[in-house]
Amino acid sequence: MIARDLLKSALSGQQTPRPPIWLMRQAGRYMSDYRNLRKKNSFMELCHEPDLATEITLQPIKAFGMDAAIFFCDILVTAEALGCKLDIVEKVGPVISNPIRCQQDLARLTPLDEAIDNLNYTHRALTQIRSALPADKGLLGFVGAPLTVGSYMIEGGSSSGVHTVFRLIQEDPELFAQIMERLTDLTIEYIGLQRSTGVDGIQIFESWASLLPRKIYLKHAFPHLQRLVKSCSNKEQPLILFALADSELWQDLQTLPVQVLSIGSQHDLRSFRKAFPDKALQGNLDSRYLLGDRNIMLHAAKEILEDMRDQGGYIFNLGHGITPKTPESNVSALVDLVLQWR
Ligand code: 1CP
Repeated sequence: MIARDLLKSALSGQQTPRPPIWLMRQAGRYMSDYRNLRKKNSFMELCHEPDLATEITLQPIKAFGMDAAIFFCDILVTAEALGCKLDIVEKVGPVISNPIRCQQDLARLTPLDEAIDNLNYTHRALTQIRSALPADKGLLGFVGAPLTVGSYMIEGGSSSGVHTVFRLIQEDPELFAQIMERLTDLTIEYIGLQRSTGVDGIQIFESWASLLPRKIYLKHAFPHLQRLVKSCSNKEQPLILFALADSELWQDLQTLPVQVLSIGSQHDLRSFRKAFPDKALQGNLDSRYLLGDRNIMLHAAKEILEDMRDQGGYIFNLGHGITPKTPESNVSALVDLVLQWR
């Protein structure tokens, strides 16, 4: 079975001869090829220029041979398309210099039609990537969930405490809802745009689901994610939901009509399979294994592969993204293990 068919079968819940593999953040700073391009260009230039985005998307496929490529871009391009001034600063991360915190800020956001036009470069990049990628490899698109992207828009950058988001929800829930709605409307269109290029699936990143208490998340953030997923549910190009969430919150998240759950390494894949037999699963090797001894890492990966043997609808991945200090040789050994697994 060719790699792309392995991916498509596993995404739609079917048993495959071996699990397909791709890795979150497989393109990026741990690769010397990426760092070389990054020296000459800002991160946003890499995203905006389809030739560069294509080259970076293909780098890990050429080097390691994963079954699927993930579009090289960032979840925050929807915030940028809405008028947020986004920069990715070395050793700091994303910075938005004009955060959205009051009605006047909201009123300045770019209207939906114009915002979707601002994302046209992603259509060009994905089209180019699909034709440059070997025909037997899968291709995934991705978007950020409204809360995860919205928290950067409101905080103005990375924030482990999301104090401003928390305060805004308490003090002006209507404004918070309007920001979420604008993001949700754009993200629905953006998923359609990515799908029109022929991607095999779309991963939704809800990385910051756990930063709010469950009750607040369910009341103020979840309904927007629910609207997004309901408007975009499509069995031909399945949705994968990645979230860093505890078991209690997953009970709620799994009610969404997504085909695949991508779970963090604190969870047990087999328990999820028992609890949610209708969902395909993706994950969940702890990315810290890739920083250490290769044999220990391979042993941990084999345990997961054994656990999920004959479990159908399973895609091998990490619990979260590859970290920048990961040796390329460990990625190579991990991919080889899964490609040869029977
Ligand atoms: O300095 C650099 O060269 C930029 C580093 C970098 C890279 C390689 C950023 C800035 N984004 C990316 C690419 C990226 N981001 C991809 C590409 C596809 C892939 O290979 O997987 C994807 C899917 C993302 C998604 C993303 N961006 C998320 C969700 C996933 C997750 O890790 O939870 C989040 C939260 C972001 C925001 C962001 N952009 C960049 C960084 C370093 C971050 C995270 C910062 C933070 O912790 O707040």
